[in-house]
Amino acid sequence: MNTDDTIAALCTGVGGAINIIRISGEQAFDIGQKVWEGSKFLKENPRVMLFGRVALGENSYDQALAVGMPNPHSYTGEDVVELHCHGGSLVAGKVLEMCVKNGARSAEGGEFTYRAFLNDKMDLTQAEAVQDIISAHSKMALSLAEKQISGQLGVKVSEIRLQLFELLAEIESRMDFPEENLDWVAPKIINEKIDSTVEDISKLLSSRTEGAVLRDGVKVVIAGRPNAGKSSLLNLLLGFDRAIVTQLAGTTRDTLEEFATIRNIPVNLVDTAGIRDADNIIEQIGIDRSRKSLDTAHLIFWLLDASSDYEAELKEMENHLDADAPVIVIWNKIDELARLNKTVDDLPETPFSTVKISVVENKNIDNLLDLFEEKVWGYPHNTEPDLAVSSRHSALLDEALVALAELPELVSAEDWELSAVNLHSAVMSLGTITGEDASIDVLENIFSNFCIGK
Ligand SMILES: Nc1nc2c(ncn2[C@@H]2O[C@H](COP(=O)(O)OP(=O)(O)OP(=O)(O)O)[C@@H](O)[C@H]2O)c(=O)[nH]1
Ligand SMILES: [Mg+2]
Repeated sequence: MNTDDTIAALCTGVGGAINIIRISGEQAFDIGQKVWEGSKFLKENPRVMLFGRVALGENSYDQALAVGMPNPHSYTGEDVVELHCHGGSLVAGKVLEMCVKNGARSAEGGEFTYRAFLNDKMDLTQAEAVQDIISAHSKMALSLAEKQISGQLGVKVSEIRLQLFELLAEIESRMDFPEENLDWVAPKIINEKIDSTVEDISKLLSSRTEGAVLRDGVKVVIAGRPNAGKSSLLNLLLGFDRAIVTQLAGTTRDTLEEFATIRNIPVNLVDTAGIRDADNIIEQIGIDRSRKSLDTAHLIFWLLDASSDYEAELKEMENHLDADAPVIVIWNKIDELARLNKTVDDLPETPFSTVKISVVENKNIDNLLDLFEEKVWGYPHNTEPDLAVSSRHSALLDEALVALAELPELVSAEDWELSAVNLHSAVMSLGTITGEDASIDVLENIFSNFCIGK
């Protein structure tokens, strides 16, 4: 990405009442002033919203507000002008076209944030948090992204990197001045410091589950025999009637996906066709899809009908639950037990974590959700995490740990050259997280995933 020209892009989503076009770069004020005009000049009235009009082409104008933010006090750290015009893709397109006609280049995805990063407005973890905020699907994910954008994760990683950097300096000076008996830090002390750094990194890595769950969400597949109440449970969890429910076995023919936030966890809920030996082709295709969904699930809700033939229910379950994902077995329709002269204690045990519920009577749904949370986080989870690393961060932290694993032995053997190589590699891995040591490829890869206008 070229960084010394002036870029422009629509920063708001199409379909809103207002469009904001942002211009950033050395020419921002010139271009902004050519596209927008008012009774005052942008450059002479920085950081003030001014009323005027934008040119949409020859002799065609629209009312618009404009604000100029001279560098370095802007999002990108460059001169920035923002034009706030009426909504509609036509107006936005015209204004953008005028900006380009007057010398701006259409910005690529993430280019404004990339410039903010290059101008030290934020480190790489903060830049990534900008995108996390945009795509946050739950309150907890948003709050985590807010903490990351404030720099908490970047500061923590930088602190660890600095500790390693100091050790590297110590080791390099031993290599540079081997003859001079300077006041060297003893290998034992160096190793103690490495141990404590490894502990810090491991602590950060322990948040990888939170990071993955809150950023990417979990795919929960609801499966079971026909009529077990799968679609009823989907509707209950969603809070609205998404799937058709009837007393006929084989109602759901296709897999059906819907997004929900359950206990603050972003969830992709998948309702499936009831699994049985079907005698018609449509149902059979649906059942094949159900099986495929099970293979890609993060978590499986397997429903058993407590008012049905237990043996058949359990047999079907055993036939399908060789998937890798954890399973919660749900005995549904316990409200029917009294009519059948049974109690919940008569329901056979299963080899999985099991809850007994009634969707129709909304009974024990909290037990199901408690178990769901426990399966997702791996333990009861009541507090909101302060930090949670993304998969990119955790891969780099893993790399750093690998480099550090061999160090104590090398340091004890006073093999300073190899020690330096390993330390340097760990420093680079951490610096790639914050961006200090990130290569252009890494940066372009990260920012190319951003949306245009950010
Ligand atoms: N008594 C009782 N009936 C229930 C309960 N949950 C669902 N049902 C009923 O069971 C029938 C089947 O429910 P569905 O949700 O369509 O079941 P399904 O598992 O999606 O069925 P298929 O799509 O055919 O695989 C409907 O008549 C529901 O009203 C429950 O907790 N108790
Ligand atoms: Mg169904």
